[in-house]
Amino acid sequence: MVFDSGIGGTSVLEHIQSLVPNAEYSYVMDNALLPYGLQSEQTIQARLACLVKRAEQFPNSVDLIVIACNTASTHALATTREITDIPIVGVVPAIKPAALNSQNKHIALLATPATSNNAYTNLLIKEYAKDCKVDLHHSTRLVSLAEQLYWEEVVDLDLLNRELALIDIDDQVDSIVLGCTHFPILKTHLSAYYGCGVQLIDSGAAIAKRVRFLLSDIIEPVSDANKKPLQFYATAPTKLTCKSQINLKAITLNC
Ligand code: DGN
Repeated sequence: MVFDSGIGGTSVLEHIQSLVPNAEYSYVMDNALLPYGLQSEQTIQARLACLVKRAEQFPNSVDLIVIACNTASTHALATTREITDIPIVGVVPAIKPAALNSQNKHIALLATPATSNNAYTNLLIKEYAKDCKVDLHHSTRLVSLAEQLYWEEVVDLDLLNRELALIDIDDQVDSIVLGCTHFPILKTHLSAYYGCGVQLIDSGAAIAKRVRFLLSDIIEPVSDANKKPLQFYATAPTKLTCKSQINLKAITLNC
């Protein structure tokens, strides 16, 4: 099961599905409370507690939960692991690879307000980016623009460019951590804006490797004909336009 507040986690799911194609996947989005970046720590922890209880009741047992949301992982990974036996993989900002990659030893974190201003994120910076200057930036509008691009397959470029101009990345920064799983959905646009001198680094590929490792004993080979389609759940109705191939089911998290 892959979880996020919105469709951001699909950017991680894509990496996982390509590395572990034989698993059966469900994607759960808590869009009733989107954006998590503006929620309190208590609210996020309560929603995650409901999610794991719900996952434990799924008819086909859930072998692994990926919290494909940096905001939820940096606020609620420890408390969520305490209340379930289902193994949980969290997604947190890729500070370490970005610090290793940076030639200028100057990186930026672009995340939600809640991830950017968070004790766990600060620990990651202290631990893995000792020799780097790390600028913290946040944006909630980029989350909405990624949602728009995913569902409508177009994005308001004017709004996007105005938001990126406001974020104001320093000229010396050569690596930007995409510390929100929504942001890789905008990667083509972000790369065009920042140019080839800046690397955009997210956690998707590393998470997929971790999932493959954790599921290696469980997953059996499956023929294409027997592969189960992705089950896509949402906690609130959503305006479906172009994504009619997604069969969205309702799910409630009773907190
Ligand atoms: N996709 C989520 C993250 O990685 O932090 C957050 C999106 C949101 O709810 N603001």
